[in-house]
Amino acid sequence: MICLPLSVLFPLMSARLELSPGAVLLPGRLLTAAPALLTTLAPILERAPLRHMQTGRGYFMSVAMTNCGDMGWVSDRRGYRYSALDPISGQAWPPMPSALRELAIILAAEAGFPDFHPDACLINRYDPGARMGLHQDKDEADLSAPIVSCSFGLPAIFLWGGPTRHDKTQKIRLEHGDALIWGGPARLYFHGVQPIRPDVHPDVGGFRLNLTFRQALARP
Ligand code: MD3
Ligand code: FE
Repeated sequence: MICLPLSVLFPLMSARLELSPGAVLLPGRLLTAAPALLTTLAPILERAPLRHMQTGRGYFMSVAMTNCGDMGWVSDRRGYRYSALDPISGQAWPPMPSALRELAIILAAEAGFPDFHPDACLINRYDPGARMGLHQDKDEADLSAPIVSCSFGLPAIFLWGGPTRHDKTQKIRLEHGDALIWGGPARLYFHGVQPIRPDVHPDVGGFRLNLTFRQALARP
C-alpha cells in the first residue's frame, strides 16, 4: 500500500499565494472545515437576520449583511461605523462562536499575523447580481491588524487595486473554501467584488457567503 502525504494528493490545501506584500490567499484552505463552519451560522442568522443596509447617500446595498461578535459593522444614512448593538433588535450582536474565532486566529497566523484578536465578524451574503463597489476598509481602530476573509458558495471575481481609487485593479477568482488575509502595506488597498453570476453551489446553494473577521476596537 502506497501512502502519499495529503499535501501531495491535494496540493490545493497547502498552497499559499502572496498577492501583494501582506495579502495572502490560501486556496481551498477551508474546504474540510466548511460544513461545520456554515452550521455555526444558523443560530446567528436567526437572531440577527441578514439585511440590506442603507448607505450615507440613501441607496441600499445589494449585499445582505449581518454580524457576530462584540462589535458589528453597520451602515445607514449617518454613514459607516462599528456598533456594539444590532440596530434592528437594539440588542448585542450574537457572540462570535469560538470555532470561528479560533479559525480566524489560525488563518491570520498562517499568513504571518500571529497576534490577531478579532472582535467582529461581518457576514456578507451575495445573491446573484449582488456586488460590492471599490472601497477601503478603514473603520477599524487599529489598522495594523489584518482582515481575514472566508469565502463559501458561488465563486466571485474579487477586484483589488492599490492605495488610491484610481490605481489599476487586478482580478482574482475567490472560490468556495478560499481564505484571504489582508494586512501589512495592503491593508488600506481599494477592493471590491464584481456582480455574482447566477448558479447553484452543490453544498451551499444559489448564493455566495463571505465572512470577514476584524479587529474593530483598539486593544489596551
Ligand atoms: C482588501 N468583502 O466586507 S473580502 C468587505 O468578498 C469586503 O465580501 C469582500 O470587502 C467580500 O469589506 C472582500 C476580502 C477582503 C477583505 C478586506 C480587505 C479584502 C480586503 C481589506 C483591505 C484590502
Ligand atoms: Fe472591504
